[in-house]
Amino acid sequence: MNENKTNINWYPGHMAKTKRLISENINLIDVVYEVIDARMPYSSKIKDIDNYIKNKKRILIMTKIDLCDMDETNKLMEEENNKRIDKGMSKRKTRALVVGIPNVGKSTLINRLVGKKVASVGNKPGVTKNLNWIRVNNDIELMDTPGILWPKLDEESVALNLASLTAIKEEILPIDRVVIYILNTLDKYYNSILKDRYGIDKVNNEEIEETLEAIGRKRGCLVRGGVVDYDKVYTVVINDIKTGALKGITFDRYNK
Ligand SMILES: Nc1nc2c(ncn2[C@@H]2O[C@H](COP(=O)(O)OP(=O)(O)OP(=O)(O)O)[C@@H](O)[C@H]2O)c(=O)[nH]1
Ligand SMILES: [Mg+2]
Repeated sequence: MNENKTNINWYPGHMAKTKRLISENINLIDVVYEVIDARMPYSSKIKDIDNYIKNKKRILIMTKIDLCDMDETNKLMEEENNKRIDKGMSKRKTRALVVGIPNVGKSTLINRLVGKKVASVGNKPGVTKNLNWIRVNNDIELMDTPGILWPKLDEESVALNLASLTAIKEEILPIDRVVIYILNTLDKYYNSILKDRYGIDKVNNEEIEETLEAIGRKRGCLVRGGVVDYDKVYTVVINDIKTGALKGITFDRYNK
């Protein structure tokens, strides 16, 4: 595997099925809400979406703004604003399709729009399993969908961002690799988080054990005899992201 390419061929059957069902239903749809994660606006954008939503009107919605680095988002907004499509409500009921990668917050958005819990939500990828129509009011109906990805996660940084920010299942990439990537990203852009949360000044990639040991001691990831348990260190870092304890972070850069 070279530096920037991966060969992760992760494409469960239900994603292919979701795409097929979306394609079959697309003629019913007036507008598509495409949901992306503000911490990875590039990585979380479905790469092959044009293939199955065709030329439908699209509204791009960013979730997890509360967890992202607003300085980075502001750099993006100017460009995205220009691309944004006005909704142009028609007289008859508008049917909107809500699409996005797993765990980006599609169902949460729908619950917010409806004003009560009508769709299941959970902090792991793959919570919504079927396509569901949901009535918001007399003017609008939404279709919630299971998260989808594109067949080949061939950009390494995209795959690692998706794994780091809970959009693909933990077991897809080796957890040690994901955690070391998270630590290096924090080192690069959010060094103060490394210090505050993990008690280290920098990541030592030559001797990564030294870094993991330091984090383990700081965060109490010890087994008998005061030995640091690396698996516990990995879980601690992953959970810090999952629970939102690590916030103010954006992993995609504006000028990639
Ligand atoms: N902090 C924060 N959390 C959010 C936001 N939107 C959604 N979440 C959380 O993200 C997790 C996933 O939300 P869901 O709405 O289930 O995501 P989904 O896109 O429907 O996921 P799948 O159905 O698995 O594809 C939940 O824990 C939500 O509470 C947001 O704007 N900020
Ligand atoms: Mg859902």
